[in-house]
Formats: sequence, C-alpha cells, structure tokens
Amino acid sequence: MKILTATLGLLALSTAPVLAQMNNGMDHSNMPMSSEQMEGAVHTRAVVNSIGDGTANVSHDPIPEIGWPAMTMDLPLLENAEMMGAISEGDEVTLMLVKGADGMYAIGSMMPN
Ligand SMILES: [Cu+2]
Repeated sequence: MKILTATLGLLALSTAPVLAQMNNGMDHSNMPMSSEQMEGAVHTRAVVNSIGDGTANVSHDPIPEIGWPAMTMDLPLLENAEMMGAISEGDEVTLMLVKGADGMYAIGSMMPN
C-alpha cells in the first residue's frame, strides 16, 4: 500500500513587530539657557536685517566686552530664543548673545528698542 505522506507546512506565525522606542536625542538648542551661558551673555543694540531658519543677519553695535567691532553678520538664533514682542526685519533691537558649547555666540534673546 502506498502511503502518501503529507507534509504539513507550519504556518509561520508572524510575531508582532517590536515598536522602536522614540529616543529624545540630545538637542542642545532646545535646552534652556544654562547659568553658564547667562553668565557670559553680552548685550548689544542691532538692526535686524533678516531672520531666517535658525539664523539672523544683524548689524550690531560694537561689543567691547568681547572685542567685537560694529559689523553686519549672521548669528545663530537659538531655538528657544526669547523674542520679546513682534520683531520684523529692519527693526532696531537689543540682542542678548550667549556663548554656546562650541564657543560661538548665538542670539539668546531679542527685544525691540
Ligand atoms: Cu559681529
């Protein structure tokens, strides 16, 4: 007698995919300003020429504390920068510059004059 054997294929049960946990990366631009940054902060008057994505072009007064002459330059704009009021391009403002971990100054706050 011929015996037919049937091979039962096991249905592979798919396991539920493990959902990857979303890790919050360390993004220092989101962190509140540290006391260290506040300590090294300098203020200057400036005209805002343009505000872009994470950067602002300003024409600032001399900043003797850090040896900067008056100049027009791009400065990083901190993501958590305090914009004290509606500030538009062409406005005269006072900038607070804070020193980042990389030693570069960035705009920590802008207030209209
Ligand atoms: Cu400058």
